[in-house]
Amino acid sequence: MPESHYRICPLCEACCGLEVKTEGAKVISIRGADQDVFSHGYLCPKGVSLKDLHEDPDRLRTPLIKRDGKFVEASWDEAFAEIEKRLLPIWREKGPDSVALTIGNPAAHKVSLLAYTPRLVRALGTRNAYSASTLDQMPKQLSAGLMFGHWLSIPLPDIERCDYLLILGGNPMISNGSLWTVPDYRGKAKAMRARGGRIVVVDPRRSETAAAADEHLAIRPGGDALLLAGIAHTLFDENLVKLGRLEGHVNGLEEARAAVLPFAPEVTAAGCGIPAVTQRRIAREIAAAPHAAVYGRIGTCTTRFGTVNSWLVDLINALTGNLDREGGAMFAKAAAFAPNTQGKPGSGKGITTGRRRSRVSGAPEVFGELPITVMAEEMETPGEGQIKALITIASNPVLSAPGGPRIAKALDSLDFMLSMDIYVNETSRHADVILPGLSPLEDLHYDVAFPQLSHRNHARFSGPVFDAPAGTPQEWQTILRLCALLEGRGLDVDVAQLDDEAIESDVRRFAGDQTPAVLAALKPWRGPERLIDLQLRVGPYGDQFGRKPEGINLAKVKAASTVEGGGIDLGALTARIPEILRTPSGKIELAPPSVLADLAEVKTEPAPEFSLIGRRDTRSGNSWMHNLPVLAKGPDRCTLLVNPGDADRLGLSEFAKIKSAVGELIARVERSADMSPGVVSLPHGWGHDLDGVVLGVARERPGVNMNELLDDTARDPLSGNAVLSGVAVEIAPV
Ligand SMILES: Nc1nc2c(c(=O)[nH]1)N[C@H]1C(S)=C(S)[C@@H](COP(=O)(O)OP(=O)(O)OC[C@H]3O[C@@H](n4cnc5c(=O)[nH]c(N)nc54)[C@H](O)[C@@H]3O)O[C@H]1N2
Ligand SMILES: Nc1nc2c(c(=O)[nH]1)N[C@H]1C(S)=C(S)[C@@H](COP(=O)(O)OP(=O)(O)OC[C@H]3O[C@@H](n4cnc5c(=O)[nH]c(N)nc54)[C@H](O)[C@@H]3O)O[C@H]1N2
Ligand code: SF4
Ligand SMILES: [Mo]
Repeated sequence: MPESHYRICPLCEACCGLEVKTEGAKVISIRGADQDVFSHGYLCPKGVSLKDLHEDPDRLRTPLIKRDGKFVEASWDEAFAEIEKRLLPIWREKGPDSVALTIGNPAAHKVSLLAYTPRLVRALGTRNAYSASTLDQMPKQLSAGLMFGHWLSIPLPDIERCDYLLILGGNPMISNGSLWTVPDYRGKAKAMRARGGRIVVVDPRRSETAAAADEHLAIRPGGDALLLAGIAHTLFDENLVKLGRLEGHVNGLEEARAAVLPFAPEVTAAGCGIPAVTQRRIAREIAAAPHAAVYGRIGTCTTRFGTVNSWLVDLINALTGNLDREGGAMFAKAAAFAPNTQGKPGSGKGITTGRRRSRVSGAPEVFGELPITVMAEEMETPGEGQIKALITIASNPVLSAPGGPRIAKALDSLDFMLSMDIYVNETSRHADVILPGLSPLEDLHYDVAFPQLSHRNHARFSGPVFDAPAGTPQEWQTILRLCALLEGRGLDVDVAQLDDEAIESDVRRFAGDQTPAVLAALKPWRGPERLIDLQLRVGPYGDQFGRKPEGINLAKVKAASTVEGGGIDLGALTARIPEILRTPSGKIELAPPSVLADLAEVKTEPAPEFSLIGRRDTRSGNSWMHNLPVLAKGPDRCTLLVNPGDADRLGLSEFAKIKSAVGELIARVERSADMSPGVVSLPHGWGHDLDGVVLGVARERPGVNMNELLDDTARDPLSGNAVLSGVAVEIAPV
């Protein structure tokens, strides 16, 4: 008899609820769960690929230890013994900074990793903590922290009530949304336009999202700060500033006005490629719309002025009265794990950066991390604090970060490397020990991060579809064992006891002498489930351990999270200012001094002959899903998109050579009228033909690694985020 299971997809930020049909140990089908209160049956081809991922023969099921340059299978005890023998002496003798840690994108989608890695970072005590955040959204987190007081208070479009949406550097038709959990963007955008709404997309390429919008503005790569400052200038210049409900809740309005004063559209037009009349019209349209939202994503973050861009987006939202208003850019209120629902509402400590600096380049720490683009130099450069060992957790920097070949070489120079990963891939092939995680279908799921970024509030949980193979730990258990090793407790530890200790220390922090009572109330849960129950119960919708009996807890969320129930809907977004603010002033800081100082650096740059930008494909997930047959089939996707006029002028045929200041690649040419002249596009996450990579399907069509063309010293100086777009290249026929 086939059985139906409810499972939330962990493969992108849309967090779709799926119905997984199984018979015995086989997956028969995967489809969208129609009753899901949040995703209503939506799924993309990646959701279906969970079957292939589960069955992938290359997916690791046992630990590997490298012996004489070759990986051999090992038991979990052998693997931990190897880690104790080789990692601990380095850490003890060379100091905590000698061991670095890098955390990758899939960790954001796993409670087992996201809720437990902070413990490992603390146990290591290293300043060398890195993550994909500095390849991605750190600028937005920094601007949110500076403006609203917390790194995770990020406004997002309330699309279901919005009349005017300006999207810059995001392609949710393909990415399914980012820092904006919005399953079925396509359907929601269509509905918005059907009720008379207008969508304008700013992108150097006529992306799929631009093609489905009312208007596409083909900006020069890297031109967003000029365009956004031109729009903000116009709002002041034409007396369109209307704070509305935010009146009395902002600081720095006059400083913001003065800062954008030099950026009249007539001045910025040449540098961003958007005519002054258009910039002024867009400003007026945003100001006039009943409900408007401005949203900027990857294309605005992964540039030299990522933080300035991210700030300007929310400045415009605020100036037009659209911040924190229905149909504008609003804040989610997550049921659990949301720091902006905890502590005293209305004001707080705000954020600080630069509490320490990287040893070689002096890059400031931001949100507890250093830029991932300094990791290689910290390995290469001798001296006190040099990185000698590395732990990677769901992270593939050899493909996903600029300067992959340099990183690969630096990894080979380490004394020890541990990868928590599910494949032997471009990065983990360098490891001495690999500890695998479970297939998503063997793991429970509760989203820690994305309900904080969702277009509607919800609480959903899914249990494992299949039992984990006997003896295979869940990843949170692996992390607790690693912490115990660092605490000197050796190999022979009781993981259940480690779990009890971990939760007790969490509870004690807020419950004080009520700790035993709270712990008793959290029975019968263990592991992440106990954490989730705790967080749900003390959260904004929680039962407060019985003080609000109608409130939610894990048992209630579980009971509702079935194929038929689809989770708990917690309603449309509601206004949260001033309650959400954690700035010391208790106001929205419209003019953070560090950002204004960087805005003053924005100027018109001469255009290179060609600018390289990235792109994402429906059937990719960054660097690691190319081994799944259902996604790998079809046309070659790692192609260089070139405007047909440019291709003719250069005489390009099948292949082209792409040369940057730091590297050179040959890629297949695909002519595309969607590309602006002078702009070419390559996707990231390819280049699977490196020695030692065990990805049978991906190796058949490995593609090339576009990050070999990117300069790892190019960063947004405020957030440390890497520059991944708008890179000058030369193109030549092959
Ligand atoms: N040029 C360019 N480069 C980019 C980008 C771009 O737009 N352009 N985008 C950047 C962005 S936004 C991001 S987020 C980064 C992503 O870069 P990374 O953070 O490196 O993430 P992935 O490339 O997704 O690689 C994920 C790794 O996790 C492993 N993995 C998958 N599932 C699990 C699991 O359940 N457990 C464990 N332990 N491991 C698992 C995979 O095998 C793989 O090694 O790439 C960045 N790189
Ligand atoms: N299918 C699929 N979905 C994914 C991923 C994936 O790899 N594949 N990755 C996931 C991850 S980790 C993330 S972070 C999200 C990212 O989600 P999105 O931010 O939607 O990412 P992209 O699809 O890369 O869209 C970025 C857009 O910015 C444009 N762009 C490039 N340079 C500039 C510029 O200078 N200015 C402007 N205005 N635009 C520019 C690009 O042409 C592109 O269309 O997607 C997630 N979803
Ligand atoms: S859109 Fe994202 S969450 Fe939904 S099925 Fe596709 S990969 Fe999974
Ligand atoms: Mo990302």
